[in-house]
Amino acid sequence: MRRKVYVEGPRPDIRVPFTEVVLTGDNPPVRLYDTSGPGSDPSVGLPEIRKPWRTGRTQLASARAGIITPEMEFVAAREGVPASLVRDEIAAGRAVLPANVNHPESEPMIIGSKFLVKVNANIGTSAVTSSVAEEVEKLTWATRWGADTVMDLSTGPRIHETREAIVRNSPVPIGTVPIYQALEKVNGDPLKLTWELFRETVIEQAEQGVDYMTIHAGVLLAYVPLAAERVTGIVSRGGSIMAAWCLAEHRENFLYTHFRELCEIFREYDITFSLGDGLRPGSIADANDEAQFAELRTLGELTHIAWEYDVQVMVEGPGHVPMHKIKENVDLQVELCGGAPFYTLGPLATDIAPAYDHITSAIGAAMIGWFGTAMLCYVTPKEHLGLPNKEDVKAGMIAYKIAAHAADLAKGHPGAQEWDDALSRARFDFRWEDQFELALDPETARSYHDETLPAAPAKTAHFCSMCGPKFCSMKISHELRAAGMKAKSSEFVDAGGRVYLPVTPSA
Ligand code: IRN
Ligand code: FE2
Repeated sequence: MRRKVYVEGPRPDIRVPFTEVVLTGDNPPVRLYDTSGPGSDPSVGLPEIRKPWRTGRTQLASARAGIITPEMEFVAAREGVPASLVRDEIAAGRAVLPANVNHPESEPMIIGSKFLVKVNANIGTSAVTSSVAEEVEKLTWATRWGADTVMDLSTGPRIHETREAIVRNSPVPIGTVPIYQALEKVNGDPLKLTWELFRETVIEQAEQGVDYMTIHAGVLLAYVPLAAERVTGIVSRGGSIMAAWCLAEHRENFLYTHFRELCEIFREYDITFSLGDGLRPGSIADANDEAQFAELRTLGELTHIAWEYDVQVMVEGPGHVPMHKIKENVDLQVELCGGAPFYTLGPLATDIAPAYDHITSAIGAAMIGWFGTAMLCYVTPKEHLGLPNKEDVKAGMIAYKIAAHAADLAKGHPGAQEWDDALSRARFDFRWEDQFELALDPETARSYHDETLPAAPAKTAHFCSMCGPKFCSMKISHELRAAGMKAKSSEFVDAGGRVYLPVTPSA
């Protein structure tokens, strides 16, 4: 059985949610990180838990002043680490706690390489399909499957309204790419974009409570020609908009030239920068090329400028990168961006599997997470093909929770392995119900089992239909234990020491 529990922090208004998996017999319960929020009525929105904690300072300014905010206490309890570690990592710029003062409904979370690897899910309407209600449902669905943040990438009509509904109902930080809405305001013509219009759009979204924003300020005029010879050119939406503007105007990117003004706005709301990788590679052939790394150097420069303003920063990364070129990305980002959290889109480790890019990219995501990437932007099976539906969102989330957790294990994050050990014990003991409840996706695990052995007694049987009763390795292991390993080993040697016994008809 699963239930939601709240653990009280050092003050009664800090209540940290967990999913508690109650196991059978005298096996101790397992507590899992819970992103799903308290559940909301979309017409009312979520309670404003952070409202009393509001101060005039950003989380970064507080951390630098040595202050541990209630938000920092909250994430410390959530991650099972000391609050001083949270404060120190934020102060050093190695972690961010995205929390717009106008999004008091959010449950604080932290993104940084010393903490659990996080997963972002993208949702959003497009001109072609989807409605406001559907987007709120997708948000709830994504957080149910473990999305640590959600980005609203809506385009088309009703952007403002959709975002309002999403923010008011979101227990996780919300990110956006404001250039998308700015482009809507000029009817899709990038040449009509101006800094003033962009600034107004950022403030509109800041007022609504957007916690972090992707800003493609590293797409400099001089870098655009570097992408010309690529196999797939510029694949970032925001990147292509800014590249078009720079080329047509033959002027420097206004996001770059007005970056300090943006910092001042972001500081006022404590919005976190997500410095966009507008020149990320969109194919294996283009990985780690000069266009990509030239932009990364500029993102490093901008990271240090944002820090001057006490504004939190993370840096976006690729994209499509073969496995042997992944580590170089992390090492360079850490060096150029002073350890600011890296937030990558996959990367896809190969280009050959449209319809399965949640898998091609989860491979790269697991590796890049292991090397130190703090947040992974999920990719769904519909990547490169269409707008994801609910099932695609779930498939993407599951693939990325696996990647993130595999990285947590490899990094030796304290407590990460407890979940694996609990599941393994349940599996070895044939506690089928416990195994299902501990699974990342209990429903699917249960239904796969029941496909061949639906009857109730099968839930206590000491085998499943994969090997059947005679060949179950775990059953044999139990018998070995019972017989005493020593006695069995001599029996094994006496029998000729063969692992596979000849198949003889049995009576
Ligand atoms: C993450 C890392 N690199 C890109 N992303 C995400 O990709 C970004 O945060 C946004 O959600 C999405 C689309 O970004 P572009 O295509 O506008 O760069
Ligand atoms: Fe792609």
